[in-house]
Amino acid sequence: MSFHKDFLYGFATAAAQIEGGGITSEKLSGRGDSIWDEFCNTPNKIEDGSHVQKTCDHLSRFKEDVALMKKLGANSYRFSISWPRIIPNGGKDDPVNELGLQFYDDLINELVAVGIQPFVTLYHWDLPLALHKKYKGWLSREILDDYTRYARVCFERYGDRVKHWLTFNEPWCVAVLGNGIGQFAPGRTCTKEPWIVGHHIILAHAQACKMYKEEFKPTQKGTIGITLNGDWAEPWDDSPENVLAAQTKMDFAVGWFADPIYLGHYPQSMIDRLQDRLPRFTPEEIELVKDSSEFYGCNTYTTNTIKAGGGDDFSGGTELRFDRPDGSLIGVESQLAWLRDVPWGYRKLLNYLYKRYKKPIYCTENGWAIKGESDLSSEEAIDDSGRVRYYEGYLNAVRQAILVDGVDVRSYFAWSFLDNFEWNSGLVPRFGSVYVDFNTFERRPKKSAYYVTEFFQKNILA
Ligand code: PNW
Repeated sequence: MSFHKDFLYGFATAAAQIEGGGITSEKLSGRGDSIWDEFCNTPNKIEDGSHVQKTCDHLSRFKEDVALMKKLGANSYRFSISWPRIIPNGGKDDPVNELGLQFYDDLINELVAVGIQPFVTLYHWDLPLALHKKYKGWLSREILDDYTRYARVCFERYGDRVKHWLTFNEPWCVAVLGNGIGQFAPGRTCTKEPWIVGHHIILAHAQACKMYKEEFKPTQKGTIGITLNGDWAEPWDDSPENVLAAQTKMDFAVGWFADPIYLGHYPQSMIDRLQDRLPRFTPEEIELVKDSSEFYGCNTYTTNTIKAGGGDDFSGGTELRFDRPDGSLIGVESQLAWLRDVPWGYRKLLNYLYKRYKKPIYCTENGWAIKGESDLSSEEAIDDSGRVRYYEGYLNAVRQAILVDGVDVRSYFAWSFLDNFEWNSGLVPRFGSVYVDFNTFERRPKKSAYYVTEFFQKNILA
């Protein structure tokens, strides 16, 4: 066993989290508002009151950013295209924004020129606000054709240079955090709508894949898939009910999307629990959905111990914990309550995904926010040994999954390249391997930036 000969490694970002350089440049750029602009304009939604309009100014500093990635030695870069930057009102008959199209053209050209492969996400949560106002976004089936046209514009314009496409980033977050718990834009709270949102995302994903494979892949020769979030669920103890609960948690987090896409049906545990709230696929739809994704895109950050009972529908009625029966905790704390450092869970997860879905795996996100990092000076923050320790554990877990277990992993992207806008948590959690001063936009690579790239240089050459 060895690393895939074309193994891709580097860092990941998303448009809404890094592009904005302030209200003036965003207005001049011609970008339409996304649901995150409105969410940021609503009091008390973003913990520190920060705004997607002003994040890292990647829009004007992309050349410097690409040069830094090159210097670090990455061979690929995962980023997302902002739908409202390209089609401000989002709809299939709405005009495109040439300035926005040009921006990604320039970025992609810059990457290709220095030998960094672009790995592109079409939808990383910044839905054009106009589509939310028109028909509530993913709640409406009308969105399928609007999304497919947006995808077409991207394939036509960039597909000659982009060979790796992701239709969606983490639909679970869109459905549950955006439309169930309301922590993310559009901030809806409901126990019925998330399942409809998820269903429409699966169909939109499948429709875009079909179009790509039929109309673009024959000449462009790229690959297309979806990326899902999913953390390993370890039974709290070996009692049968907790073992079953851990599987149910995997079903509700990963299987919700992956089972239809790779296996052709929703998990039985979801059908049993949700009954009429879970939409059903028609035979024609499932034919479209099954085998739509050419690989498994894996975003993962942590592991939970799982106990039966408690929880809500979104966890399949299971309780997410970090402790063991003896009272010990499975990982140290980060800046975020849901995230602890549990490297052994990563190896188990990769094995589970490969065995169940039998597809090559692209690791598209994995990363760490050090507790209290925002309180440090830049000098202190770049000495990020806590993040190096996290990557050391997780990268060795990937290495063992590949070399010992034979899992077909083809990429690894650390989240994130830059400290950035962490959604409702604003600019406080710092996930970057590159420090960003949010007043001057100055960048400074942290220790972990070198650690991650050197790890792959060593292992791929080995
Ligand atoms: C992912 N959770 O989001 C996203 O793809 C990134 O945009 C984000 O910055 C990164 O992970 C770090 O959070 C998640 O609550 C957000 O479990 C929340 C959760 C998981 C992933």
